[in-house]
Amino acid sequence: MQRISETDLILNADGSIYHLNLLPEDVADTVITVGDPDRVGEVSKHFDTIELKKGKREFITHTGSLGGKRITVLSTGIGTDNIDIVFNELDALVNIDFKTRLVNDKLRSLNIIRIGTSGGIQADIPVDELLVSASAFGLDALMHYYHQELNNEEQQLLSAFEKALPAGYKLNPYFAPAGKNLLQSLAHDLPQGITITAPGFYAPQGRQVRAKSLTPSLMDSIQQFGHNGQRITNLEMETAGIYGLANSLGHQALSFNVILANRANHVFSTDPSGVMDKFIGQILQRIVKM
Ligand code: R1P
Repeated sequence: MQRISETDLILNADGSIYHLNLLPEDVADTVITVGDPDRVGEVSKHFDTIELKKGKREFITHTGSLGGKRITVLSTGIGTDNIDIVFNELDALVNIDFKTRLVNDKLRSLNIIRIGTSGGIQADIPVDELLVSASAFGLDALMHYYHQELNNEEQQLLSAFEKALPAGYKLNPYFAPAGKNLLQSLAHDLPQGITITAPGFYAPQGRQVRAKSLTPSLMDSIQQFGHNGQRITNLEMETAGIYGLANSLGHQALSFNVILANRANHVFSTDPSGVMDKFIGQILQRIVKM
């Protein structure tokens, strides 16, 4: 087995991993990821006990327990470039021996649950509701760097989406499904759809402010896409990368989207933090009962 070098896997002087600043024992089998570092405390305030609080840059971590279940909540910041760091480091923390720098014989599979905000793109998706990503198309580049197995049906869905993008659009999408076990055990009764993970917030999500967009018809293409009864429901900036890397590394991942905007009707939530707080409580109850 190949020893992983000091520059491929960087450790800090105290033995913690480079960006997350965590030790292997700091990570629970159930990990909640949030984009906003301030949301970490909004999740952990529901815990019965908090055993550790650590952080570095935008990566804030609290580990504690709720209803007898040990849970780690960790902020990723915005975007799939951060997901690359968080997922590789989380996996290293649980599956690599930091002393020998060898991959452990017995691999640990984490349950990783995103609680994030998102914009709905279909007129019938209300704001202030919860939507689960059954799968995601990435318009970012992350999964063009990693191997991920897709079955025939998934390949066909991806090909259909490639054909639906506007003529001259320069980015190749990728596809990644949710962790099937987590989807079944945590969210089978909730509204589901295909999520688009965008590499930006404004023109990459079809917004027009002052900078002139090169892809003004992107939103129309996304809204109108349909394949075998499946449609695209919402836009955000992490889910496809989360699903792709979780699948590559053998972890289960599921993304919960708190819908704050309806892009078709131009409506934005009047109480984003109240709505997020309500759904954090509900999702935690589902996790405890899982
Ligand atoms: C953009 O405002 C951010 O909000 C959404 C997007 O994915 C992006 O990270 O998620 P979070 O609220 O979890 O950060």
